[in-house]
Amino acid sequence: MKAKWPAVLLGGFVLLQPLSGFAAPGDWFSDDFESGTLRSSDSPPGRWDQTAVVSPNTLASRAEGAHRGRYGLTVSDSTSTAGSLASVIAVSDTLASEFHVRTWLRLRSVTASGRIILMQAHPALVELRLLEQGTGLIWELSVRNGPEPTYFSLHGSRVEPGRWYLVEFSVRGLGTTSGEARLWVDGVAQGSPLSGRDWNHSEYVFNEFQVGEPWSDTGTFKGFIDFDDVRVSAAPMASRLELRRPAVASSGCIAVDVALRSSAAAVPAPAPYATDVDLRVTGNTGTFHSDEGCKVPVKGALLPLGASERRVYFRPGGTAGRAMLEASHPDFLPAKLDLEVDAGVGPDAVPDEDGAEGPWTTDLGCASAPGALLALPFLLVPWLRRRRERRTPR
Ligand SMILES: [Ca+2]
Repeated sequence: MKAKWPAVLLGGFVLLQPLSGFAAPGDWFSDDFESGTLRSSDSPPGRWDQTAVVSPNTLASRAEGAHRGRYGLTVSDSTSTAGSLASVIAVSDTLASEFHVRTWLRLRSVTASGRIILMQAHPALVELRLLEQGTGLIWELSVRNGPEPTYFSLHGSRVEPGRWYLVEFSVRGLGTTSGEARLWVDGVAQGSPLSGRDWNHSEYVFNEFQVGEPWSDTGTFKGFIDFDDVRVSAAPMASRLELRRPAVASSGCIAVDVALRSSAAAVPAPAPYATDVDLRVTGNTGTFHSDEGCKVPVKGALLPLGASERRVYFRPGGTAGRAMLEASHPDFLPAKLDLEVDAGVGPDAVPDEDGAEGPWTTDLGCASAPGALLALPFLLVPWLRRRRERRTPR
């Protein structure tokens, strides 16, 4: 018998594009380096206004520097000279309240260690640096305070050459006495926020962004630095994927929301471009579909530009037990969702015949009650078991 459970929305709603408070993604600047060029005067035009290179150091859009796509930015530092080394510079509208920066970043073929600056936000002078500690390097985010040229820093985890990191920092409270800067690496907050900064001075604004190796006090670092998917925005940007079970019951197909989230706030963030998220299942079998009837199979979820969420449907194909759903995309941190797949929750599941209402009829409020929504699978499976047991003659 065909299941006839209605797709009930759990006394609330799921926001598909809650973009209030978010500017357009990467609205101040973005470069995926896929043009193969850097400067706006190049052909085809790149995204950067200027380059600053001190020979024999080099700066180029190269295949070796790609984290996603064909090209990334590669800086090569082959000198032991202090000062300016090699960087790209973007200039745009002044942001006087807050700004957010993210990039994929990798150190490669490092032959000599040393303290360097990787990014500078001008004229406020917020700097992402590498700091020598022991025999290695750690992340450092530095800001100034008041009119004095003194830096205050937070320190993060160790930086290992040869692997990519998603590095993000946010700066809020420009022009106030409650300035705050925060740093994340691979979505994990680093150190304590640099808060309570006195930025109530005219230089604490942002209109110029410099990436590469804009400066080194010691000059001792030698090696390559790769950057890809550099974006700067007036609002928090997407950094991680998320898989969630929405408050919907349907006929044998499990609704799953594929969402983009920012590190700065636990709320959805918009896709900076049409984002094709790959989906797979491990620990069990099953298929993904675009429709709640599980008729149209899909390999992934496509989030259009500006969208923060997309619903797909998972049809369990294996035995009862656990299934791990996984979402991945090269520009964002991956997500997993551990599902309890009950044999009764399948396309041939028996519909309710005695009028008893399922657990989803409980008013759990809006989707802003995450605890209630997370509890849904745990309510649903035991309830289905009880219903089957009641129907099964003993
Ligand atoms: Ca790229």
